[in-house]
Amino acid sequence: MSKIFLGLDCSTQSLTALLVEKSPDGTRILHEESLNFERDLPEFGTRSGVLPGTGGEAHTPPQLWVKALEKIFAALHAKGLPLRDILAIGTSGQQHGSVYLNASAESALVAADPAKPLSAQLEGIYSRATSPIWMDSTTSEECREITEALGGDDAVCSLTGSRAYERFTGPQIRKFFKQEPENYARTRHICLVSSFLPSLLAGRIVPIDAGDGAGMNLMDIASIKWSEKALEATAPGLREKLLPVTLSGSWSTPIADYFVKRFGLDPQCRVLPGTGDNPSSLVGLGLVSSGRIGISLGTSDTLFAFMSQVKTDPLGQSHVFASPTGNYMAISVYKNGSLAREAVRNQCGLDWKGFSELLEAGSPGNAGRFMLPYFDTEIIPRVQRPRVRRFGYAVEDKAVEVRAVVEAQMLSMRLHSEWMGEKPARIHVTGGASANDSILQVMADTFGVPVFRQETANAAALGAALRAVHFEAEQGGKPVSWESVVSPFLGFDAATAEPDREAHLALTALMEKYRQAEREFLREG
Ligand code: XUL
Repeated sequence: MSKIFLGLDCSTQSLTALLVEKSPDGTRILHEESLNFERDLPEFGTRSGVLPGTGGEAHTPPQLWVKALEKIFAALHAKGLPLRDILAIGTSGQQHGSVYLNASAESALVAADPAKPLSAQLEGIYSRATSPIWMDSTTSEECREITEALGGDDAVCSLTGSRAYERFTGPQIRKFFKQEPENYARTRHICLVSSFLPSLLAGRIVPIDAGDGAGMNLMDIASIKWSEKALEATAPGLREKLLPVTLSGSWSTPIADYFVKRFGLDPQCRVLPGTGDNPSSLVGLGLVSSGRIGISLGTSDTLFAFMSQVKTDPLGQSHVFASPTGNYMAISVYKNGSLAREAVRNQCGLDWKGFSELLEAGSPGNAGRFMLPYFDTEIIPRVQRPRVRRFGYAVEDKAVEVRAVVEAQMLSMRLHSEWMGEKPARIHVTGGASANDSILQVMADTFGVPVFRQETANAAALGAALRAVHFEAEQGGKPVSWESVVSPFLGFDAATAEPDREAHLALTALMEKYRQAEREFLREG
């Protein structure tokens, strides 16, 4: 008998549904369905899922997510997929975004009539018409106020896992309270995007999962509970507007009658609290035990690290979230990713093939020559005035330049992961530039560990479905290893790149020069 699980990921631009089938023959992806907010829901007037805004404002109408959810279920239903066999649903959402509901919300959810569209019945449930999302950067003042009330950047970071950031939910809530006190007062529940979706599915407001709870500057990262101090520093009466934080896998509720009657789901189907897309991707990328890190080589390069114990970044540049496995994760974003690689490729007049050839022709460690690659402002380390510095060579030397940019990126990631105190044993790599074997070789040589390319279409949606698989497997009463749940999807036996010992030694020596140069550069300001 096969069992079906559903993972949903609500990103900024799209909603993805991924069905996983578990049968005696193994576990596999049965179907993947995606809906693009701008293309498929044009009536909301968003660009890539975000309303046009000024001055750093980035909002999305929450009704868009309601319509998207209905539409994706209608599409799955119309295709005759086995919705009745879904045993559990895991969800994942873009982190930090918040949805503000008034006192009528819960009764409207409970009373939803399956004969009518859900969105039409939920129009009146909001106390704020639009939801600030993670791209919003309008809350610098609130970040300062919260930081001051909590005793400074270091105090906020060690309490909540991150310094106060503009996109984090606490500062966004504070801004709403200050600018619209009456609407704040009539807010009965504040959900995250990641908890709003499962609330729709469950027909009741569901608790906030610790993974995304950690993206609010409101949760005590060590105890995984709301921090009274942080709540107080943010807005009055906030405690009553938030449901308790839950640990992934410790809570579930049956699917709402609406989805049973309208789309034929089984009333026994369980809905799990939703988590953030990053914690969800951690599972989707198979990062479920010590020593595993994931690197996504995209517009920005992002490093995901599994951490067995809670630890926060002393410089407050990386974020620490709770992981679905009951452990922790760190995420570090490097803005000069593909952006910097492309700048070098263009400036050298190369295509990607030519870029790779020059990279392979050079020697690891670049004979001591290196670059500080801030083509744009940088998050890690914090660089506000973009500039590139070259050591021991001139920009005209294309071969050195190409190797220098890739080595700088890898050295910086290694250097700025040291605080985690967990030595990586392997790296799972994904994202556009992961198709480039020569870049992966530099990665393996820099970290001194094997690199495995992972061809996952949507790690966050897969992670959501796998959380549901793990949850259901544990209902038997015995603990089930995460490794057994993720392993069918790792899809690789051999590493894509193995580290070379000599190359690793050369790059380790270069890292010390890099560290020193970076320190001096940052001192200049
Ligand atoms: C993480 C963050 C983004 C969003 C995008 O802190 O802001 O990764 O989760 O979906």
